[in-house]
Amino acid sequence: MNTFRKRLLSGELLVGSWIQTGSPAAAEILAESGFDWIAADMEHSSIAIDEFTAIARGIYGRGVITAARVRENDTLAIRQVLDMGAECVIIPMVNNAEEAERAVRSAKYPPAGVRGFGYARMNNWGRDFAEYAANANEDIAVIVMIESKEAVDNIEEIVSVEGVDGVFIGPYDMSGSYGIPGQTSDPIITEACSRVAKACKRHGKVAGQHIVLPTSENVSRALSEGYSFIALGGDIIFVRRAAEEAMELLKK
Ligand code: 3PY
Ligand code: MG
Repeated sequence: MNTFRKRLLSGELLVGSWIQTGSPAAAEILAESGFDWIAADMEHSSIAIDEFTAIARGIYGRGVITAARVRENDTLAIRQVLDMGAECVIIPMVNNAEEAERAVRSAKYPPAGVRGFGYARMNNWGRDFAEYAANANEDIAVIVMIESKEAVDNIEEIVSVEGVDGVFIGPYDMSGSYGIPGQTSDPIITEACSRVAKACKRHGKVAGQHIVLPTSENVSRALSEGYSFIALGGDIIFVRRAAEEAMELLKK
């Protein structure tokens, strides 16, 4: 079967978006908007596992992959999203090879890792236990976030870790760690991002990034630099932009 992970590793351009509101309605709307994947953000939001599960149910059946950005590089946080709906896990703040190895181990069943076995939503509450257990390590995409100067400095060793399928740049944390929070198009940051993209290319790993405020310039730059796992905006951005546009109409 051509799973999301296989498509990702083949270099296919996979464009997603982001949910921070926790709204299953937002999940349904985004899942009908042409994205390949949608991530629930459990780091910068109040989304807990119940809301994540409701979001996964909203996405399910619409030909779109559910991803989760877990709250931190934590074994149980990763296990729960994989059990309840994620086929792609995005782990924030991975700064070195050891942290990348920990992320991979949390996402993989033994002997490759330490993910616990249990009946859960993703194995159809036990009905498909054997089939799911046999395929999960191959089918689940593990993406580590590169969002600090330390991670950029360690990028070669991070992308060398077996089981890391790709990286995902968080431009806001990245700019913060270089002392220029929010200045995501500063040459220091674009330079650091290029370093990350080149390291991915050298090591056959997928390069990704969150384009938090998409513009034609930053989207075409990301495509021309070879990023193939891209998140555009997110529910809060889309609501805010549309609200501002509506008020602009009124003013005009
Ligand atoms: C960042 O920009 O730091 C992010 O984590 C975006 O998702
Ligand atoms: Mg971040």
